[in-house]
Amino acid sequence: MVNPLAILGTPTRVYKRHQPGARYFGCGERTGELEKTGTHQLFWNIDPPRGHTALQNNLYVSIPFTMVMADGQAWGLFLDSPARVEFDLAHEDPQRSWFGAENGDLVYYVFCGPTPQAVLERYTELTGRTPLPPLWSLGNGQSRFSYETAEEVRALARAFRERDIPCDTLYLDIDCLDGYRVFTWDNTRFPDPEGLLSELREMGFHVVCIVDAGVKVDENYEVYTEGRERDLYCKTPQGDDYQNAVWPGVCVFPDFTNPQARAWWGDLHQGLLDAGIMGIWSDMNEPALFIPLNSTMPSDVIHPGDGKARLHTQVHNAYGSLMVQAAREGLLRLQPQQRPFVISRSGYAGVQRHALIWTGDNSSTWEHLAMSLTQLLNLGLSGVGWAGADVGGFYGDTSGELLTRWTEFGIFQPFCRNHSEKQTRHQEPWVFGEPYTSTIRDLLKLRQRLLPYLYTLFEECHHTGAPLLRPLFWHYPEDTDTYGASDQFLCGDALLVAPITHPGAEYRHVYLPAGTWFHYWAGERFEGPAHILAHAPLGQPALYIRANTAIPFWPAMNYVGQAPADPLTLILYPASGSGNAALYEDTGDGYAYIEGEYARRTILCECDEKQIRVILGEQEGTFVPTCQRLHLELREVLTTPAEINLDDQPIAWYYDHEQRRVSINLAATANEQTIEVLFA
Ligand code: MIG
Repeated sequence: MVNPLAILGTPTRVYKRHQPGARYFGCGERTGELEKTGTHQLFWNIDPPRGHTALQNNLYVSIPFTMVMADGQAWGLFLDSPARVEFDLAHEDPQRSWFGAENGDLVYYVFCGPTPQAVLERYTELTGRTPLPPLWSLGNGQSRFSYETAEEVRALARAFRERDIPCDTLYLDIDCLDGYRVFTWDNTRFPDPEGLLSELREMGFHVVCIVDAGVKVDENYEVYTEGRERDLYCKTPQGDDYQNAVWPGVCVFPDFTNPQARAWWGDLHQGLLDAGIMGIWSDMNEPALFIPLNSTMPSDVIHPGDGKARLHTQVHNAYGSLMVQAAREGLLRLQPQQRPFVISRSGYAGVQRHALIWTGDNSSTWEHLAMSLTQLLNLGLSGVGWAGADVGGFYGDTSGELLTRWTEFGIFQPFCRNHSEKQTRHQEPWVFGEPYTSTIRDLLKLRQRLLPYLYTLFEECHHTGAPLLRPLFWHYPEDTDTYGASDQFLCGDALLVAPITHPGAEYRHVYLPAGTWFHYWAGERFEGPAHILAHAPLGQPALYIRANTAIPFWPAMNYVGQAPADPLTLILYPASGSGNAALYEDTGDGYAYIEGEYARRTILCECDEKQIRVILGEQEGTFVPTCQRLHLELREVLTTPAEINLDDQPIAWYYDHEQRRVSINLAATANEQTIEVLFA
């Protein structure tokens, strides 16, 4: 027989002169530093061996895209190949970089900026953008490998509610399945999934269930026999179904390059939805195989596809994306009124259209907490704005301090979920007692309060591709001092977050870029650019708010929908100058927003020594927010105002000397409203 790999031809490469001063970022899911200049990057999806270190090159996701910053200007390069790709970023030769694929046509795109925003807007115009998530999915999530019985899940749910700790979503890992067969339930441990899930729904929880790529070879298992009858699995060069071992034992693997396989797979989710499952967690989709351990499919496995057969080596990096495409499209067909919630471990460029990415099996170490920042920042710079690392760490035992510090970062992650491995110490928020439990509770409540801010950022991400978490250079490309700031980030344009990532540390260095910033906890004011030493005791992560930028807060809640989001508080730190903020609201699920049922407004703030003027812009869109009242809180106002007017009429207000705060209550309306705070 002819070697099928012989048809592939030779690898292709494009060489580019490395401009002096050019600095590379992005490259998808990565460990190590934020900046990738001088490195060699491999793009080949794997389930890496236990414990990623900064030296780990390729992980579960491959996005052959780099954002380049040179003298304040950004450009990007995307090499579109799901085969094995390498980027040599001035590593071999400091004068040049190269970008190459092991097989296939050479297809690459160069995006001119000049801003990072413009580069990403164009890159995501090509590869697609993050859909608007259902609002509930932005709340806190709790997972473990695994909560093993219905009783254990019930007790978990009760524990969250009894302890008054926010949680929207619970995750069921593979032990809820019958012998790890996907789309089944273990009837002994989960005798009545429907009953369980409706009880949890009553308590305000959404439940997400895992779906692995491998299908157990078992004559008495309908999913397997149906897929075989329809001939939807990957093949050996000899034409048999390709088999390897994963959790269930010997398995076959759907050929997701085949649209019929995707349609079939998508429809299989019906049973889970009928039981009350609200989201799908796709795992092992690199695909990850056990023989040998941490391996993936051999190059010569055949994907029969849609008639044009391809070798695995030609499509490898797309397998995970195609699997979650199948899941998302299935959910959309089966329940068109709901926004699908799909989480994926593996993916290729454009995976953001189908699923969010979580960064897989991290470790409960301080090093990994620090590394999660750069992991998420580089994913965001590569089009995947909706992402998260498992809070508390997956492998190994976490500690109260590590979990709490991790939560301080986690509440700003676009996806916030605590998850851990079998046989590790439990790490639910209350496990370590005080002061950790109360601190974590307060932090999670802060996240829940911030949901209108995060949701507004998601809408921006959906429209422009801008990630939620941004390296400082995103907004300050001309300030090259920001290029090296990899241990802090902006969440949207209004929040600057600098997590503590060392045990026993309460202080850390923070770089504040140009502009006026206020310390969230103490109110201290800073003029950037400045290097400062932040005091960040447990529970008070170094968090700075940009002046004149209103942040919308909900009342504290333990899950989305627990109570009406009323009043909406706008927190604003005025300072000489002006600033702009946005607020986007809609029904939180479904697609009515496409028909105009949303509410968007801008909040402008202009200040000088004599006055603060806040203009709540006229609402765009037809959505009627549930909130009847607006609470405007002006912070760090050092003197008592002389008078305050709403649209030129005096209104009631309150000034708190000790807190240096002005509070104003307004009726929420769709009209423009101008608030003027005048000083003597
Ligand atoms: O081989 O489903 O990354 O989150 O708990 C391990 C069990 C399989 C890997 C996932 C992890 C999940 C675990 N899975």
